[in-house]
Amino acid sequence: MSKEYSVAVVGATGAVGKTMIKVLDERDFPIRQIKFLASERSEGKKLRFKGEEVVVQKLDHNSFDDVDIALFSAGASRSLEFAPSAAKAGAVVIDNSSAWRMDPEVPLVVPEVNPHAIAQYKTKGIIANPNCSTIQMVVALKPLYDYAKIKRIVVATYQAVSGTGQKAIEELEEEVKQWVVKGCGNEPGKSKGYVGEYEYKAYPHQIAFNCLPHIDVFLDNGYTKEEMKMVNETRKILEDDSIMVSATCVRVPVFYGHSESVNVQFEAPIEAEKVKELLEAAPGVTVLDDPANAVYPMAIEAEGKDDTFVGRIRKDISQENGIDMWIVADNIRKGAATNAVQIAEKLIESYL
Ligand code: NAP
Ligand code: 3JM
Repeated sequence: MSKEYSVAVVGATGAVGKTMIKVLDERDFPIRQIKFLASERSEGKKLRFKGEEVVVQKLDHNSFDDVDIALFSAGASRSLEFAPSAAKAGAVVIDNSSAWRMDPEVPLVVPEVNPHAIAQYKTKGIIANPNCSTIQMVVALKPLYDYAKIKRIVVATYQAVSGTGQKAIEELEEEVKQWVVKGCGNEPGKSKGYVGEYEYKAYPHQIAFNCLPHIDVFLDNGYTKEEMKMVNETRKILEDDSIMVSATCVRVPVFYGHSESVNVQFEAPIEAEKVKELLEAAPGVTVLDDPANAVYPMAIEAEGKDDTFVGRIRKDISQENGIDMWIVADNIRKGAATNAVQIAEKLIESYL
């Protein structure tokens, strides 16, 4: 019989954790025992896995005895605090937060792009899952990088509220209900902090019918931390610190699916047709590019899927060796849960 593993899902009650549980089931990950961990708020709650009810336990430093693989998605501070205990107990941690991504002793992995990096997990017992916006961009850019090398990327993101977690999904729903059903949109400048009777909490402004150029905290260089994640993680995953990246990350009133407008300057010439050909053959990519028939990737169609969708592929008329494209993926699936489970699959295939 093939080997089966003891798996813990940390943050099992959250937007990412719940999807991890679904993806483990869908992909038939070989599981001997599963453990769901969350905060004390969720202790005793029951979640289903393969038709069985599993009781959620409170995360603590002793949660990882007899765990082979621990999938973390409970926020960066929990990862910083508990991943070392999990690794010490013998589990391999696959961490979804930003806590360990830039640690030079921790591999940062997208299975279609740099699966070889997983080997480095042995140093700390931790593998980092990149930021959602970075994952979908590098899945699409890797085959192009290999063909023509990339000098510079300018990206603007249109990110779904599910990236902020369960409470932000509810916030957008609530604001839309207040605005549309109760007919109580606020006049600008009035009732700051509220949409109708709903006091918003997940974002500093109303997100319904709005765009916020603000994801994660602002840094001294004028970029946000989310934007700098895209810069640093792209270089680490593509193993090329010479790539220049400038990102603007924007939260939009979409539930699931991040979209990105990506402008790339290549080192060598590359035609739009060649880009299409390379992406059509690339693992994890679906090209949707027939503008004459209004075919291009859209968040609502990427929702629930694991591929990264690319369209609007065209030559940049403003520079040599430039290409523009539009990249979309489900941020909770390929951007988080699916990528983490794919890492776990590679891990057991070659190392455990
Ligand atoms: P969420 O819906 O707010 O869920 C948070 C989860 O963390 C819940 O299960 C929550 O448990 C748990 N948690 C919170 N405080 C805890 C504590 N003190 N001890 C144990 N568990 C605790 O958020 P989410 O969207 O699932 O995201 C979770 C994390 O995943 C994020 O903070 C981020 O680090 C990472 N993430 C990564 C990506 C990516 O791009 N790869 C994308 C999204 C999120 P309770 O239900 O008990 O509160
Ligand atoms: C996506 O606890 C935190 O600060 C987590 C914030 C967070 C992150 C992060 O920085 O880990 C929310 C949503 C991410 C991420 O993927 O980087």
